Parts: sequence; C-alpha cells; structure tokens
Amino acid sequence: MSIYSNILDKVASGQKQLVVLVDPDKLGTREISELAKLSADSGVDYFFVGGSLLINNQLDACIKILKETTDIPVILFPGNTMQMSWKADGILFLSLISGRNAEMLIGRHVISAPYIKMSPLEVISCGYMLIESGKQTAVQYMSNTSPIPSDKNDIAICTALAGEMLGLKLIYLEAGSGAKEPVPVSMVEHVKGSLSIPLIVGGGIRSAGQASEICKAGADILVIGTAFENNPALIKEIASVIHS
Ligand code: 1GP
Repeated sequence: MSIYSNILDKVASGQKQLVVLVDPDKLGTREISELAKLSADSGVDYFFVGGSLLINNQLDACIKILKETTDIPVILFPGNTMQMSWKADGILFLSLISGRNAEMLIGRHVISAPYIKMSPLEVISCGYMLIESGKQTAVQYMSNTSPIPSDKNDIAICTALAGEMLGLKLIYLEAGSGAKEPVPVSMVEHVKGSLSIPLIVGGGIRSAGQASEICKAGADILVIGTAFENNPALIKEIASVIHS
C-alpha cells in the first residue's frame, strides 16, 4: 500500500499519526539508531528526514540506519533540492504556499521534477504553510518569505483551501523547528474545519499535553523533532497519547 493511501486510511478511521523528524546534521549514528529503536517500540507512523541545511553529508547514512533498524516508512522532507536520496520511501513535494517567493512555489520543483521522476520515491505533494511563532525561524530566513500571522485564521483557511483546490494532497501548518510556540490550537481547528485533505502540524511541540490539544483540534499528523532530540524518552509518552 502506498504511503499516501495509508495516511488516508488512518485519517478515515480516526487514527492520529506521529512523525519523528530526523535532522541528519543534529544527530550522530548512535543517536539515530537509538531514536529509531524507540520509534519502532512506540509505534511511530513515519520518519521525516531533512533540515534547512545539510552540512555533514549524512543524509544517505541516516536513512540507511533508519531502514535497517525499523520498518517505519522514511519520507524525505527536503529543505532544498540538494536533499535527495533514493534510499527513502517517499518525498514530500513541498510548495511554500504561505509565501510569495516563486522559487519556493514552483521554481525549485521544475528543477527537481525530472530527477524525482526517475527515482523510485513516492511523491506526495504538500502545501507547506509557515505560521508566525514568536521569533524568526530558519525556514523564514532561508525561504525569504513572511509567515502567516498567528492570529489570522482567515488567511490560513483561505491559503489551505487554495492549496487543496490546486490538487495538493496534504497541508502542513509549520511553526518552524524549535519554535517558541506551536501553531495555535484555534488555527488548527479552523483550517481543519475547511479542508478535506489530511492536515499535518509541526514546530515547537514539546509535551504530551500540547500534542493532545493539537490532535483534538483536528491535526491528523503531528511532526516532532527538537523535543525528541533533547529527550528521546518522550517518544513513547507522546506516541501513546496520540494513538489513544
Ligand atoms: C520542523 O515541524 C518540524 O519542520 C518539527 O519542529 O523541531 O520544533 O519539533 P520541532
């Protein structure tokens, strides 16, 4: 079964899904392998692999460890067109629809499309929406775009709707890695209420309480990276809250 069909099935049966974000620059071999084992034991649904920059050329090595340690599907979450690996199972084909930088909306996609077409990767198109979260984030700086203000639910709703109407398969509300505050619960609620495709929420989620609130507000998939890097034991706790 394809990754996307699996996501849709789980959404249809009301099962919330947890993604562990692995940034190959931030973790060493031993830490990745420990994170992978904990993720498998905790029933984590997917891995996203990527970062704003990759400085250490460890993308392939990181995916290899995840694939050798677990059966959890590995999905590329590329910060740029250089972050490509045929060892993964799928790729989020991200369009930064909260911004007005043509390169992030379609330019980079044109460049990478022929290479991705040749690959065995499952391509999952995704409307990526950066939401203001208290301080400038790496995505905001690197993409040269402005985030949607966190109190502007109407802008977020219309942007997500436009993404769905353009045929994107997922919408991702992103506060940014290590964000001070996650995406507000009220924005999650409003966006989910107007969408019929699955909703991903990530950035700044640090506790089981926050994870549970965001799921209850309507997120179908939660993405957590920083909190698990700092405290891998949280994986089990948050996975059990999300899956309960
Ligand atoms: C970042 O949404 C992800 O792209 C995860 O963010 O690292 O803050 O969990 P954190």
